[in-house]
Amino acid sequence: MSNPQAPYAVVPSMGPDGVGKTTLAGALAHSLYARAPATVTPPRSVQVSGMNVGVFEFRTARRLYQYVDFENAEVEARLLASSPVAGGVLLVSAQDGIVRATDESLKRAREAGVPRLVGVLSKCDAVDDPEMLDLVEMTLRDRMQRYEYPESSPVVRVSAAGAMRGDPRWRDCLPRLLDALDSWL
Ligand SMILES: Nc1nc2c(ncn2[C@@H]2O[C@H](COP(=O)(O)OP(=O)(O)OP(=O)(O)O)[C@@H](O)[C@H]2O)c(=O)[nH]1
Ligand SMILES: [Mg+2]
Repeated sequence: MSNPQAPYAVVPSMGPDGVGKTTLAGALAHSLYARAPATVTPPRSVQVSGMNVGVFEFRTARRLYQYVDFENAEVEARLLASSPVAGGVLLVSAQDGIVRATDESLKRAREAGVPRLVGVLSKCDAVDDPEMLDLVEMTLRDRMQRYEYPESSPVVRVSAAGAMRGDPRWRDCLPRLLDALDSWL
C-alpha cells in the first residue's frame, strides 16, 4: 500500500442515513480488490473520539486515499469539523432525491471547509425513468451550487448494489467515481 510519493487524501462520504454510504464503501473496496488487490486495504471499523467510523485505504495512479464511512449523520456532524479532508463524496438517493439531511450535510461541509465535493446519485438501479434521474441530478447540482460548490462539480450515477452483483449496466460506475475523485479533488 505505501507509496511515500503519492499525496494523501482523506475523503469522507456524506449524506442521509440509509442513502447507501456503507454499501458504496463496500462495493468500492470490493471492486478495487478485484482489479488490483495490492492497492486496497480491507474496510475496518476504527474508534475516533469514542465513535465508530468505517475506513479503508486505496491507491490510484494519482493519490493514496483514506475513504471514510461515518456510521450515521450524528457521527458525521461531530467528526467532520475536526479533521481536514481533501474533499467529500455527497450521496443523494436517486429514489428519494434531496432530503433535509442532504442540506444539513452540505451546510456542514461548507462550514467545515470541505474544499470540493463529488456528487453521487446512489441506488440508480432502483429508478427506471431516465427523466427522473436527470431531475434528481439537476436538483443536486443546483443544491451544491447554493452552498458554493461549483457547477462543474462531477456527479456520478451509481448503483453499488448493481456493481456488486456484476450487473453489466453498472460495471463502470465505480471506476467512474474513482476518476472523478482523481480529477476533481
Ligand atoms: N436498490 C439499491 N439499494 C441499495 C443500494 N445501495 C444501498 N442500498 C440499500 O439501501 C439501504 C441502506 O444502505 P446503507 O449502505 O446501509 O446506507 P448508509 O448510508 O450506510 O446508512 P447509515 O449508515 O444508516 O447512514 C440498504 O437496505 C441497502 O441494501 C443500491 O445501489 N441499490
Ligand atoms: Mg452506513
